[in-house]
Amino acid sequence: MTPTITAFERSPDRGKGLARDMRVRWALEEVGQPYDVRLLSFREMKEPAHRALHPFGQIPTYEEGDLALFESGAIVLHIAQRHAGLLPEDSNSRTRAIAWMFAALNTVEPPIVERTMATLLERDKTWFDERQRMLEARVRDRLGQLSDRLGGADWLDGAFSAGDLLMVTVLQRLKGSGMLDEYPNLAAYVARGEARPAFERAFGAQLAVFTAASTA
Ligand code: GTB
Repeated sequence: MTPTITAFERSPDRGKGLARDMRVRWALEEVGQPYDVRLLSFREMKEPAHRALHPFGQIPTYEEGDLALFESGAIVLHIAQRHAGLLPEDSNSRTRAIAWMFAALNTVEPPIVERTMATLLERDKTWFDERQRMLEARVRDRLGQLSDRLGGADWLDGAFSAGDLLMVTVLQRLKGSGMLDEYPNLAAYVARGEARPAFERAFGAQLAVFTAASTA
């Protein structure tokens, strides 16, 4: 059964691949699972039909037969559990890879998103600079710790896993901030993820949606 995911009809990132359907597309490409995409406007995301699938009226969602899922992490975990290629066979290694998935979403992504949101929404506040310095220090704390752990390895714990897939997509949100480049092994780690053929296919697919919407 071909799963259907949802994505922005017109992504606010203008095809940079930063919206969270990208991680689902990438996971599906890594395991060789074809998929369909239902594109949604911001208005459609808030309508009852979509809210029945996603309580918060967001993308991505994932439908496969009688299974409907929301939350990109849960969707990537489902894909990784259903197909070979994104989680190790050995039980302890598999559990550690899942721990890295949680680390990406629960420990590394929050300070990065908080900084991004402050940049977008609080720039006109008198306290913006002071708060931004604090938020950037929090991001750097996490990047330093992650950089120490990764060291000279290609991936976080042995072979490429769903933990790396999520971590790379989380770190990508720092592009343009200059902060990632302060940690050359993390910048190289992100580049390594982006060089994977499955990433390139997923990126191309989401870019094609944005390009088509812009030329329509
Ligand atoms: N925890 C959820 C998950 O992981 O699935 C979060 C889902 C989520 O934040 N979805 C966003 C959404 O639907 C799109 S990805 N937003 C619309 C809304 O809430 O009304 C977040 C996102 C949006 C835009 C950019 N960008 O332009 O760079 C990057 C990331």
